[in-house]
Amino acid sequence: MEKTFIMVKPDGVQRGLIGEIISRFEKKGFQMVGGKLMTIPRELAEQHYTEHKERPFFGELVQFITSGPVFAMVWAGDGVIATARQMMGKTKPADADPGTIRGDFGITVGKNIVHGSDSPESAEREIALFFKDEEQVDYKKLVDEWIY
Ligand code: DAT
Ligand code: MG
Repeated sequence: MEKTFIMVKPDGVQRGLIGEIISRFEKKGFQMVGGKLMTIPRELAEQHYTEHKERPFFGELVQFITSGPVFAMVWAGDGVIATARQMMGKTKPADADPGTIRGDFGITVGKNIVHGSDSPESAEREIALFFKDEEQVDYKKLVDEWIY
């Protein structure tokens, strides 16, 4: 089953949106296979966002993502990487459609509530950065027979 890395960012945690975000992925039919509340150490933040390290906003981005607890998750399901990105909406909440997480809850690009891997390669890389194998739970959901 395909897996992706989803994270409620510090703004989403502070605003009480962990449950709302989990609920959207649950209701869609995806399966949470890992989840934890954590404060990201600076080194991990820099590794996670390494693709942006030359961008002018990198320092601000690392500062923000380490500024308070995040809720990190692994979600599984057919097509979950691309579908979760659609459910999150565009990076800039101003461009994100209503009905998406960023479209419904965000205003500025710096505080856009949620992170989701953008490709199979980043999903694999980001899951490995945040979760040990034993932190991911392999279990069957009987309701999957009514989803797939
Ligand atoms: P996404 O989170 O949609 O994958 P990204 O990988 O391009 O977007 O950027 C990572 C994060 O960096 C993004 O969620 C918010 C921040 N960011 C992106 N572009 C920015 C900009 N122009 N100014 C400030 N922060 C920005
Ligand atoms: Mg990205």
